[in-house]
Amino acid sequence: MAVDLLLGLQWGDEGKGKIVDVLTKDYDIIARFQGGPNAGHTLEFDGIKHVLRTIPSGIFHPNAINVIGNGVVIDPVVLVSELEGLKKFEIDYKSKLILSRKAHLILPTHRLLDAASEAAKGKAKIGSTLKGIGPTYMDKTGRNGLRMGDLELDTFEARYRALAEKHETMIRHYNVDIQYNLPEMEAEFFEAVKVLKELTFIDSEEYLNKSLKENKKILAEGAQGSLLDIDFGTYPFVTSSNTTAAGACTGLGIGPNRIGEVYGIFKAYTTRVGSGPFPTELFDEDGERMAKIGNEFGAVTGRPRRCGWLDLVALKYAVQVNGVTQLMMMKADVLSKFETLKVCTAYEYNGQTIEHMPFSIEKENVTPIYTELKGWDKDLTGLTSADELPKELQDYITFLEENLEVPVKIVSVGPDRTQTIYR
Ligand code: 2SA
Ligand code: MG
Repeated sequence: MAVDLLLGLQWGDEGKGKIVDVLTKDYDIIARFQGGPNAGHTLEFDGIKHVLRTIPSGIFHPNAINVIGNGVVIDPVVLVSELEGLKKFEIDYKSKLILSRKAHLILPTHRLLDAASEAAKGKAKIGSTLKGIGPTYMDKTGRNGLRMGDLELDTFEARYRALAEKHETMIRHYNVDIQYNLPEMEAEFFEAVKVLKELTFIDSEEYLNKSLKENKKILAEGAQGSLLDIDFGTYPFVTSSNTTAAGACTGLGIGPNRIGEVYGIFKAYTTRVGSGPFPTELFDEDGERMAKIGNEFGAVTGRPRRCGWLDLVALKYAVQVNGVTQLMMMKADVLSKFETLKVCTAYEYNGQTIEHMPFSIEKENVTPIYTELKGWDKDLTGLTSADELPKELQDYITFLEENLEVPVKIVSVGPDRTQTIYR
């Protein structure tokens, strides 16, 4: 048996939560492998809308086991509030959710360091969600971090104290004006830790590899998107983990030969939240319409998302870096009633026409070159089968498939589980 991957191909918010929820019925285990509570995975079913942050999107299905892998960074406070939020659905999370001992902990001072670092950057700020992601991964690679497994040891409090004190010195060094009440944040942290200790901690790499031998089917759920990858994204405007396919191997302890399908998920247009370059960004009525109809606001921070046309140069790059085997196109319904649709098929880069992703896609280097396609008039939200899709949408999809050389297997026509068309 193999591990299938589901990855965002743009700057996040492609609709990963919805698709994992739709696919979960075919899998025994859903595993998160990177990122942390900066993610906001939105699921809609039976008239309910729910946002998950750290917990894998398989939690609502009756049988799936949900694993938070070693590559994830966990904030106990956020995770406990997510568990609270699940109570009204009567979900038995104690038996359905398991945590890797090797996952790193986000401390309250990591959140403060995030805030201080962003404040010190001024105009050059990353647009972080300020959940402590960057500082936690820095402590991980700097070999100072604390892990879930450390919570089981008697030495935890002393080690916590030493690291937090070091952070406090660093925060003072930033010399910026951020307001906080650390004793209150720490009390909340230790309360949350108590609740987490009632959950199951495991050596998740052992569990997952054993499950594969037992023919269990595993789906690895990515967070954020490929263009936010620490290596391949629009650095430094990226997150601090590998959001691309390789991140699933290191973030779960799975060999590359165990990877099966790589599902690449993208919006029919493009969005970005936070700072950083975005060549096809729109500042006109078309962009406003995408934002409004697509309800483009950050699921965690509520920030408005920037909107623009589909960028095939960037998408081709993401397909390549991830080894995508199947594509899923989300939010096709949002593009209904646009007379003309534009797709960026090349960049003018320092006076040359190029079709690959260059070192920098800052405005001063890159101008998008567009191909225009005809839009469709039909409302898609009630459609249930591929042959009902309007001809112009079929043409749009065929155009993408020809350029990307990978089939589009799913077209999403609305946020609900049921608004999913298979091709
Ligand atoms: P961070 O928080 O330090 O990892 O932020 C670094 C950059 O990564 C972006 N980022 C995201 N982009 C899209 N969606 C994300 N999750 C939330 C959502 C975001 C929200 O699902 O809507 O609610 O605002 C996410 N997480 C991180 C971030 O904007 C920075 O550009
Ligand atoms: Mg999101």
